[in-house]
Amino acid sequence: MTGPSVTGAVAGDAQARVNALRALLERHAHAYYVLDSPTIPDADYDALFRELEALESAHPELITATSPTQRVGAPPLPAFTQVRHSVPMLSLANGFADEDIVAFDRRVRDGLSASDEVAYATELKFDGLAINLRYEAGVLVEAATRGDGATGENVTTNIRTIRAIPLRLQTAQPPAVIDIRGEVLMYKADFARLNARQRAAGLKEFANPRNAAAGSLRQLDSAITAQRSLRFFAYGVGLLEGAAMPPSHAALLDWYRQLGVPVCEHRKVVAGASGLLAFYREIGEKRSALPYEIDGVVYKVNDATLQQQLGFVARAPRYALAHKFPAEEASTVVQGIDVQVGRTGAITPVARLAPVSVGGVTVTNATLHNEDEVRRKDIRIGDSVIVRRAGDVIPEVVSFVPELRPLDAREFVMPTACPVCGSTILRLEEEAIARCSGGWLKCAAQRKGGLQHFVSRRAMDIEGLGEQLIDQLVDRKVINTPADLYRLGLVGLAELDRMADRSAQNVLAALEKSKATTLARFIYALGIRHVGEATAKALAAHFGGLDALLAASEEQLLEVDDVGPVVAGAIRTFLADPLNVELIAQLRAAGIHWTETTARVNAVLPQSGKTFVLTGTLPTLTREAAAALIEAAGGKVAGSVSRKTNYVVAGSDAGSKLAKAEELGVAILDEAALLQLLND
Ligand code: D41
Repeated sequence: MTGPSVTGAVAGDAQARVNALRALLERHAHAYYVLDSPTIPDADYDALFRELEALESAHPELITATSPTQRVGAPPLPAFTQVRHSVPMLSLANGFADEDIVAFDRRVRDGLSASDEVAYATELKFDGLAINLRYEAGVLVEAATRGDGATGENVTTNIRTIRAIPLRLQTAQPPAVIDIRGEVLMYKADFARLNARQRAAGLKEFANPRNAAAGSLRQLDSAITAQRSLRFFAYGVGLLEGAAMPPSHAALLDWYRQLGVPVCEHRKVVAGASGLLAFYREIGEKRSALPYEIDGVVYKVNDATLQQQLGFVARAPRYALAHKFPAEEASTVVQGIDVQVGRTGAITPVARLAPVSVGGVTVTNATLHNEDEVRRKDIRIGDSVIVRRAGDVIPEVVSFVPELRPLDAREFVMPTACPVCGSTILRLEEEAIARCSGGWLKCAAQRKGGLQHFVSRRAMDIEGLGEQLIDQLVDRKVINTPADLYRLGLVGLAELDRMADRSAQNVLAALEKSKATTLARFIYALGIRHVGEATAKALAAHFGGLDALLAASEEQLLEVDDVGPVVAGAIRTFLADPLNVELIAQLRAAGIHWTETTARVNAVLPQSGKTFVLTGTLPTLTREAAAALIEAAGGKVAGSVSRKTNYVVAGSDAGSKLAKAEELGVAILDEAALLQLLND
């Protein structure tokens, strides 16, 4: 046997590294998309990916269709071709009320002549697009939309760009042919990012993640689809050759997961109608916290043999039912657009709507956020609109229906005077928000808003002082400021409408109790602009006591974690107003107290106040080690480069952060220079 030639050895090394990189990239993608537990930072993934790309471009003969680099790059299509599904993609029957579910379970038991409770596999009903993935010998060969169930469109090149979908099944013994069916969708966060990008580019925004997913999949140029972060979850099977059909739905999904295909994590096998309804309620509570949108849950008889026995009605299997949640969107008519005045004087346009039920609640008002939003969405009085109410979020107007715009639809005009106090409404040039210039002295709406904030649960937590009570107290001029609350007596309170003696006593007790608080709550309760709960906590921890905060200069405020010029400026503006200083004095005099701590004296370390950004791979230090050294010297490590960055520490393969640093003229260090700086 002759030894390998020199070039053969090099190619062999490249082949080994290419194999290793592909295996690594597939493993990390699997951990991310299937197991939902990322194993490495995105930047590290990208570095491995680039290494593979470089090797493949040096050795084009090593490129294979299933390499992770080969997801994008197919030339744009002239049009989608039709695909006939080998096994039709059926539809799902729907149920809404509990009775529909009880009736479904009864039909199933009658159909099976079952006297015992039936075992059902339950899962989420993803709000995306149904897709069929054809794998032959474990390799993805074709992907098609559901279409009418019999024929769909060939979207293979687009589907190949979706990293959640494996190009190869993870098994040494793949079935000869398998049709994996599931839903392509877009996560809510990716949808928000996409719309932000569309807006910045002056392009049309998508109404919801489902439309965004559909629009992304319908691109003839797959390079666009590749930028859209689509996801996939499998829930069904079509043709299967060369492997046994799993005995149950739960077993099918377990098998998919083993093959590296993402499946729904919220699934369980339950017994009978009561088990189905319990699952529905459980998911209903989790719904708004899920990273993607669902429009219900799906129930399937778990046992595959029983599924077969039940058969079909009108293209829908009798063994399955979608239990829909009340829609989060509904259409109605804008009868008017008013403005609301918030506690900081912010003027919010609010659409007055013909009452409509959204997600089970009657909605008559929906926010339009601000003037620019009204113009951008082009919402006019008289328009038919889509209203959305997701979870506990305030209902909002999503879009208008152009076909239904009446000829006399009127545009919104921002008033020039505050509807509550008549003061001028001002809109600063660089701000999106128009504000009432009255302040809380003149504007009752701002007084009410400020008081509501002051008593709220996360601020002073004064129970029993609801919105209506505060409205009455302000309208009758019983109180003006938060300090007045602590001067309230039983007589004054009991005179109010719908206020029994007993409730008045409860309010007084709650006021008394609220006097023992924390500095962070007190700072937050003051309602200083841009000072939310987290900032209030940071301020309290940093200064330890109120007097130190009151005396702090803008520079000293800037030393607090996460306090930038805007926040520091807002605090100084607030404290420069003698009325606010007086309010604080009165509140303390009323007996509000907290335990002060000693200020966190930042021993001045050599790099205190300096911000570092790490990018690329350093020759000897890991990222964590470099960060630890910087922090030990008092420095901070940030994720992105801005004008505030003092140093960018760049290693090999540094990308956009290095470019940004060069653009902004930020000092750039290599590892040696960093160590030198930290040692000085
Ligand atoms: O999450 C879904 N949207 C979903 C859709 C699901 N979890 N299961 C489904 N199961 C089926 C059967 C029972 C027919 C295999 C479905 C769909 N069908 C479906 N999606 C669109 C049409 C039908």
